[in-house]
Amino acid sequence: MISRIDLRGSLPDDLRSVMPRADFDVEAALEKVRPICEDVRHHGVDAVLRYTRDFDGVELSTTRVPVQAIADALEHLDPAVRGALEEAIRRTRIVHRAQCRTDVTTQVVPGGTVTERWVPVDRVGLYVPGGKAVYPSSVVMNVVPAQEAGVRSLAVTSPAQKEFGGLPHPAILAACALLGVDEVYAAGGAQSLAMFAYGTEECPRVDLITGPGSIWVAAAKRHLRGVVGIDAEAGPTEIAILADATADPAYVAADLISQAEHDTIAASVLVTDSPELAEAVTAELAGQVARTKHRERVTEALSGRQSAIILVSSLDDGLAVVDAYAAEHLEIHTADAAAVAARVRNAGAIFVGDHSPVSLGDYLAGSNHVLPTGGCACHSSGLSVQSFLRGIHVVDYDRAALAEATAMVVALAESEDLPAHGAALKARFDWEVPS
Ligand code: HSO
Ligand code: ZN
Repeated sequence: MISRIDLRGSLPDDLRSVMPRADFDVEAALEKVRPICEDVRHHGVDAVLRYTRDFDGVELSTTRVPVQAIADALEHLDPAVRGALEEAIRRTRIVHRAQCRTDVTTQVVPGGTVTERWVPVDRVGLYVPGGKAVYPSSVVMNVVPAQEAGVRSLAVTSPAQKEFGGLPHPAILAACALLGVDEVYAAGGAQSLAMFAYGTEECPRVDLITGPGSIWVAAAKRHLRGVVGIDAEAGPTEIAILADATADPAYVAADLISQAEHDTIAASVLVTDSPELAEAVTAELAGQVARTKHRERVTEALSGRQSAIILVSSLDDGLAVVDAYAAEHLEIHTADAAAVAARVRNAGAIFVGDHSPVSLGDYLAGSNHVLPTGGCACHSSGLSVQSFLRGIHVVDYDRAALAEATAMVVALAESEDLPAHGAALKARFDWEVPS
């Protein structure tokens, strides 16, 4: 069911072009999304409520979720889920607290310093999908780094659900309650992102939007970028596994299936130098897929063009392939997995050895599960405290230090034909260039 790509022998020069990847055409979705965003920009909450009626089939009179509904959702949360979410929050907090930055002052010259001051974004809007993907764990992964960064104002929006009386899914509300988030909106899709970006009568505009979502959400993010800060355009989930003959095929198959469970266009890719492992994993997949709950979705994901078993001649070639693929999640199942993992350059997150599956990272490792997809791991990182901070350079030179720099600034400014730049310094020294 899963296709094979045979890269034994020499690797092609443009490895990226032979990597399996889903069609995820954000540009095509933009056309539909643009008028929705413009409508919300001009008509505010009325437009958001109209789209909620048309797309979600729910007639609401306000987008704001009552604080009592958030508390009620926590009351009704299964105690085992509550305990696990609390532990997930605790572990995620530990890791993210350690990411906090301290201001650094550098003495550049005597009397001249530059301080990098880290300042949290004032107000953040978090999008949480509804529908078939209801992930309270994603609420944790977005809210915890924002809180640890010191973001003062944080709003969550999630689609209105008909079956829950027009409120967002109760599991999402319960996660908000556990995290102390009480500003929640019942709105989804492009209209809710436009609500965040432009603001409405009910929801003040935000400075930065984060959170996963469908292709419509990705398109709205692309359209609104610049009006508002955007974390990333999340694409479908991916797992790549680099494995050698020492790998356990049952673990490898289970982990490939775990991420295929997200979506019919989720990607599961095995890269191995062992044809025997490839065979064993194929056999395991057949057995395990037949027993898994979402077998139709998983089968479609595994047999799609975005999933494959890639055969290579050596572990070194395998590393070249996983770097070219730049997976959202990369597992290493080889002898001396930690040493192999240390050689990887491109991945959203790396999971080392038999006992660090992606599913652990999805919920409870302490790491963040909002990670770059679609090959973006070659230039971007996952969500972290840093995503919610701005580094502001504070320049502080005294008169002597400025005097010492003036001739050089004047020379550079003249060379760029910007003499007024030099004049700004000369004005401080009676229009003389200090020598
Ligand atoms: N694997 C997903 C996150 C997730 N998994 C949420 C389960 N729930 C993207 O990293
Ligand atoms: Zn997952």
